[in-house]
Amino acid sequence: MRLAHHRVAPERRVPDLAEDARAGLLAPPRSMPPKYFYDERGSRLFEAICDTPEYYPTRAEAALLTDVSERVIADIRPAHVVELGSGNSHKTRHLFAACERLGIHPRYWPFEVSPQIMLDSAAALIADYDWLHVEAMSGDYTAGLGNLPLPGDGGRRLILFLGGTIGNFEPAQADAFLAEIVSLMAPGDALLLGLDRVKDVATLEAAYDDAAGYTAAFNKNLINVINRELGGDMPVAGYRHRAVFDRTLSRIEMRLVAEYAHRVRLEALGADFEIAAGEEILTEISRKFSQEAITGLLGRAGLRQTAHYPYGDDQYSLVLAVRD
Ligand code: AVJ
Repeated sequence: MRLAHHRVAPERRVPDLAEDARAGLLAPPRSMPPKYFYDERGSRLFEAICDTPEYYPTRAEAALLTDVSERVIADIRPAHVVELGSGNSHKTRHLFAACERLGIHPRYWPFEVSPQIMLDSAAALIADYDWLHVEAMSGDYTAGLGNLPLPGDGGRRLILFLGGTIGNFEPAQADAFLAEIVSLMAPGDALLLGLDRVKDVATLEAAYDDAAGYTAAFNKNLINVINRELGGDMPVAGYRHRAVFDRTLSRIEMRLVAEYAHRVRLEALGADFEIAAGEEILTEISRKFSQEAITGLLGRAGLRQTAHYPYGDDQYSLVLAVRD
């Protein structure tokens, strides 16, 4: 078997949906963490978002990986490729194609909260690459990286954190998460990080409010998750999707806006709340990085940038950094 599945135990307790809902929904300012978007339906909706004309990050990153994968693999010569939040591993295929051309055969360690998509994708990957071994790891990376079953064989690690997902973290959380990544790295190991860049508001807001409505459906799917998991009665039709770019914080904010005043019952919490017409629930932040912000992020993590691959007119960036 060239495909193994490891369930990664949380390193520390993280709040569960009930606790996050109690802390975030019952009173304003209301917010929920974005990780609850990704149930089966939400994961499929995210894939649909990636195919919309407005959502440029996925295409930008895929184009960059097409161009630079061979350079990255030849440069790092990894024994292990570890991917945090691997999703369907679509973009990662460019790296494996480069590995194949170069005759460099790393093991692949995808880490993903949604195991089904990961395992389906891994099965397709091993069918395409006869040298590839996949050690699929399912779990929640916000609960820590210390329990990943990575081998201590001294083989060089290339860690991937793609898609601009670092932007989902508040600045202090992003620093803490990068520090955890660095603790997986020995000298010579590398991180390939995808970051979305600051740009005009219209492009940014359109990317989070596509005309076909997939992002709206993705955002509103959170209501289905809450209703299903917490015995809730939030009216899906009682909310609309809103995406705004906050220039000061340099981030897109996705919100669910109540269309009319209503009361919500959350049976599993034994609690109710009232929400007024026009009141908002913050469901996701997606930070957009300037050059200075990227430099600061890597510097604070103690990483040295060895290559910066910008897409187009600095629309999106892949950054390769090493631990010295
Ligand atoms: C997967 C977190 C990178 O922030 O752009 C896409 C998620 N949300 N459209 C992002 C998302 C709405 C995406 N990340």
